[in-house]
Amino acid sequence: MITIYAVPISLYCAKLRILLRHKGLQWSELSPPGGYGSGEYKKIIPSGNLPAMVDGELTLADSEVIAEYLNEKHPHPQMLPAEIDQRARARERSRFHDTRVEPELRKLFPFIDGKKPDADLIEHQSMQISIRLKQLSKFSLNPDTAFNDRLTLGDCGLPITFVWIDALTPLLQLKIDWPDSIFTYRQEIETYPAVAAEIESYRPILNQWLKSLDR
Ligand SMILES: N[C@@H](CCC(=O)N[C@@H](CS)C(=O)NCC(=O)O)C(=O)O
Repeated sequence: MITIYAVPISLYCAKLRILLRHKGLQWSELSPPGGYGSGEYKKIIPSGNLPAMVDGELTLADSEVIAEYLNEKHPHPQMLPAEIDQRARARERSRFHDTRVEPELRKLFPFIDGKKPDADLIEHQSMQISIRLKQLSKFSLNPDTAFNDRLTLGDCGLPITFVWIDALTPLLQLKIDWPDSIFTYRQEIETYPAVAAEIESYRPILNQWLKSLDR
């Protein structure tokens, strides 16, 4: 069986669980011994980050690398389109999430646990996230190239980042502009059972965690 090193609150672990659920794979989850980044965990996963996967002799870190591996090893249901340009689009969407959208959200993490954020910083980060959503709506969600009735590798990270934006909006008084096409895209991907199930399990964990922080 596949083993995943994960912690419940990790956004990228939730991203990976969407793929595992969609493919109907069995997996077991372990907490990284000593916590992620610990010396003990680095003996297993040298980079010390999450998620990581052990499948037989193979140990891998990085949600994207694990997703590509599992999609090749378990090709049904296939999560990359057959056409080369659409395949590239799905990968583009996934990388855009990991390298452009989520990192703007992550810049707010130091302010979640009570360090009072500067109003200018909140305004600035609200703008940066809104810009990324607008860019995503323009180049990655063209109806000809995205979502052709199939959940792809490019659609696993965004739903969880959207849940985070929802949760942080009232907490930090964010002002996010959601383009209509992103709103529609979000509704569409949330109809997939794997996405809906992960959100149903993840959202209460996130809300509970945010409540538990001493603010
Ligand atoms: N690009 C990475 C990002 C993963 C990531 O940021 N993981 C966080 C936990 S959600 C982490 O391990 N942070 C500690 C570190 O990177 O050392 C992926 O897709 O797996």
